[in-house]
Amino acid sequence: MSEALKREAAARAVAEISSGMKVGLGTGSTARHFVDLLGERVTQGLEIVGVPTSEATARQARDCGIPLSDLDALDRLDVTVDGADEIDAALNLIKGGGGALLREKIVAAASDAMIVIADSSKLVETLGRFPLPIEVNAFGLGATRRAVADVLARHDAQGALRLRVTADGKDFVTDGGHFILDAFFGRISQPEALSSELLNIPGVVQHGLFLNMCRKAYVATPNGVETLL
Ligand code: ABF
Repeated sequence: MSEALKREAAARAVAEISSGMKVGLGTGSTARHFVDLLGERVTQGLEIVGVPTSEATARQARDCGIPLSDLDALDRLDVTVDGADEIDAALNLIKGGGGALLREKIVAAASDAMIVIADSSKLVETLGRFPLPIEVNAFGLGATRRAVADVLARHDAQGALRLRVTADGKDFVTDGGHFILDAFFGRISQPEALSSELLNIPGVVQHGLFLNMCRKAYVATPNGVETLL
């Protein structure tokens, strides 16, 4: 999907931001348009404070002149605007393709509202076509991986469980110093149960299922931006 369409979706989210708001700043190529457009409004006088969901977004926000804070200084945010890898009809999400899922979920959970911006390629009937990112602690990785594989087997995961690597073949390390296992399901029929079982594994830090968190999505289609509620 074109960057122009992603930017249109981002612009709809920017239009909801007003002076005095505390805003979670998402990660990914669509969120990048949001931060860029928000920065333009800040230079025109919009007075907001942002909390970034990744070091990459923090760098971009600083370059755009957006004042930044964190969740130590601000216990609640008004809204978080972020991208997604999959969106179902109930606005449940898979996120984490960019490796920022832990901070994204922490920031979204500290927000009174979450708005997702995406292109229509992210819309799915059932979550799971996109591999589910699972953030895991480096300590005891072998044991964690076996425990995750057991959970996946109970949920009929169709495919592999892969440790995410960078383009040059090194283990991918998140901003939080963890690894990511990507789980290839095909479809996730019981996301709530899967979420609980994964989070019961001591070495699992968090996963990319964002359930009952998003209340609105701006989705760019070739015919314009759709609002999903
Ligand atoms: C981020 O946005 C990630 O959670 C997700 O993987 C990514 C989607 O990126 P893009 O907008 O580039 O498709 O929030």
